[in-house]
Parts: sequence; structure tokens; C-alpha cells
Amino acid sequence: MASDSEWKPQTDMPSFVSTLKSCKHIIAVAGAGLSAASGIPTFRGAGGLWRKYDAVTLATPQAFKDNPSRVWQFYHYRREKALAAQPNPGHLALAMFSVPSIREKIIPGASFRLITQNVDGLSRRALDQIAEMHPELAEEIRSAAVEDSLLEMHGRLFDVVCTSSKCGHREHNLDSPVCPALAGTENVFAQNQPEPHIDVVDLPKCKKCGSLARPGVVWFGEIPWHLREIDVEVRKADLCIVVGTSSKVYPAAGYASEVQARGGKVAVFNVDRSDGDQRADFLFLGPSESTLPKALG
Ligand code: BV8
Ligand code: ZN
Repeated sequence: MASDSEWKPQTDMPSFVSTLKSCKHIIAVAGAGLSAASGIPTFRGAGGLWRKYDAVTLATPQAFKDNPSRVWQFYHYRREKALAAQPNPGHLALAMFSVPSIREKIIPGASFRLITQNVDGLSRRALDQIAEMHPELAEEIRSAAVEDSLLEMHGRLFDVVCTSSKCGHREHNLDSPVCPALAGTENVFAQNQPEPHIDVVDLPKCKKCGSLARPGVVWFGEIPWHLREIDVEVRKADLCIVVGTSSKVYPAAGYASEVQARGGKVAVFNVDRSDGDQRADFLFLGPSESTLPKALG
């Protein structure tokens, strides 16, 4: 392959679409930028979460052990943001493309998996929205073929998990707030003020055994979900779409180069330059809420 300096990603959408139509196994790796237009703060961009609160001080098991009050307030803040958000056209374009009867009209016989680093649940809600807009597709959208095509590798913000190893109860919980003591703390967090201390006894508890509960996300140092299936999909992919990610967190950040190393193509959709995009086959700089619908429409 040409050296980095000679390699120039294509920026021409029609040639991307004709490449897309020649593919058999397509994966998309999504990050926080996909949800930015829905009002969910990204981690590293302007106003990003990680810039104000260093990720490693909040998204690790040790951080939760040391200061469950602060970590729960961080996740409560993000729950409230996600509850107020709606899927944007970028989520909807990916969701439509994940419905086999729709994809068949664009690329007969191709498989698709969306591997998302996002925990906000918007990609799954996009599927629900399409089922409402197109009742004739509802049964297919509820089928395992579509349900299982969405791989939330960093867990789910709205899952609440028991911390007792003897219990481990997990439930999907959309309560706002997730417990009374967290009410109103989202404003403090948003204004980057020192947050109030909440006693452990007042933090979310497991409904089954009463132990302290934690957010159902994958923290740094924890094993991402669906790794085995993702590995199978990455090995057979002939196209990897990388959307709205700074590609700094592993193992997600490594999938595009793995696909390319096996002869597959990589298309990056981002508003800014991002790690590794200079080696991409296609690069579409712009908001994914407008570029993705053009690419997958
Ligand atoms: C693990 C859930 C062991 C919680 C998150 C090498 C190999 C393996 C691991 C490592 C490795 N090197 C280091 C590690 C450890 C670590 C890691 O990667 N550290 C980093 C800091 C170097 N990885 C782990 O710990 C992982 N676990 O490795 O286990 C293992 C692994 C494999 C096999 C066996 C054992 C677990 C990491 C998961 C951490 N949890 N999230 C929560 O959300 O609170 S990470 C979290 O941060 C997100 O999920 C996401 O992954 C990451 C944020 O990144 P982005 O999504 O990219 O967001 P960001 O803000 O950075 O960028 C936004 C982008 O969007 C920007 O580029 C911007 O320009 C763009 N954008 C903005 N607006 C738009 C837009 N683009 C398009 N349109 C727009 N409108
Ligand atoms: Zn329990």
C-alpha cells in the first residue's frame, strides 16, 4: 500500500456507494459523534465530557469503589441527557440499513452489523422508531436477525447491575431519576461544580437483594461485550464504516485496520480528522447526521 504521505482517501460519495454495492459483509463502528446531533455530549470534542472529567477518573471499577457518589452522579447526568434525546438521521440511516428487506434493495445478499461504543441506547431506539413509522416492517425489526445485528460493545447506560457477586441481577431501568437522592444533581454536574456527596445507602440499589447497584456499562479495564461475535464479523468484513469516533479506545479503535489488513475497505465519517483516517479508503468530513443518510440511503 502507498505510504501514508501518498495515500489519499477518496471523498467522492458515488464511488463510495458503488464500492458499498459490491460488498458482502459490512460492519459499522460507531462512537459518540453519531449521537452528538441528538444532544449527547461527546467525550473529547468541544464541551466534551472527558475534557471536563478525565474518563479514567470516572469510568473505571476503582473510581466507582473509591467514590460511588461521584460516579453515579456522572451516569445520572448522562442518563438524563439520553432520556431527553431523540435518534437523529444518522442513527435512522444505520437502523434502516440493518433491516434485511431494506438492505436487500440496495445490496442483495449482504450482511450488516452495527458495532457501537455508545451506551445511550439511541441506535436501538432508532429501530423502534422505524418500526412505528413502518408497521409493515415491525415484525422483521423485532426479529433476532435485526435485534442481534446491533452490538452494544460498551454496555448500556440504562442497565442497572447489582454489585454483589452472589446476585449480579441486571435490569433495564428508565427511571428518571434512577433514585431520589440523584434528583437535580445533573445540573451541578453540567456546570462543572463540585458535586454534593450522596451516602452509599441513598445510591441506586439492587431490587432483588438490596446491594449497591452500578451502571450496566463496560468500564476501562473491563471486557467489552460481544467480543467473540465482533471478532467473527471483523474477520469476514469487506467494508468497515467508522462513524463519529476519535478511534482512541481499544479494542474498537483497531477494527478498521484489521479489516483493511485483510483487503477490506475502510470509510471514515467524522466532522474532524481522527486517528488513522489518513489510511482510510474513503473519508467524508461532515456531520454524520447528514453524510450517513446520503451514503446508506
Ligand atoms: C479492555 C462505556 C481488555 C462507559 C467506555 C489495547 C488493546 C486492548 C485494550 C487497551 C489497549 N490499549 C489500552 C487499552 C485499555 C483501554 C483503552 O483503550 N484505553 C484508552 C484510553 C487508550 N480499553 C479498555 O479498557 C477496554 N477493555 O481493553 O479489556 C481486553 C480487551 C480485549 C480482549 C480481552 C481483554 C474497555 C474500554 C471501554 C471503556 N468504556 N464507554 C461510558 O460510556 O461511560 S469508553 C467511551 O469512550 C466510549 O464508549 C468510547 O469508546 C470512548 C469515547 O470515544 P468516542 O466514542 O470516539 O468519542 P470521542 O468524544 O472521543 O470522539 C467523538 C468523535 O466524534 C470525534 O472524532 C468527533 O470529531 C466526532 N464527531 C463529533 N460530532 C460529530 C462527529 N462525527 C460525525 N458527526 C458529528 N456530528
Ligand atoms: Zn442483587
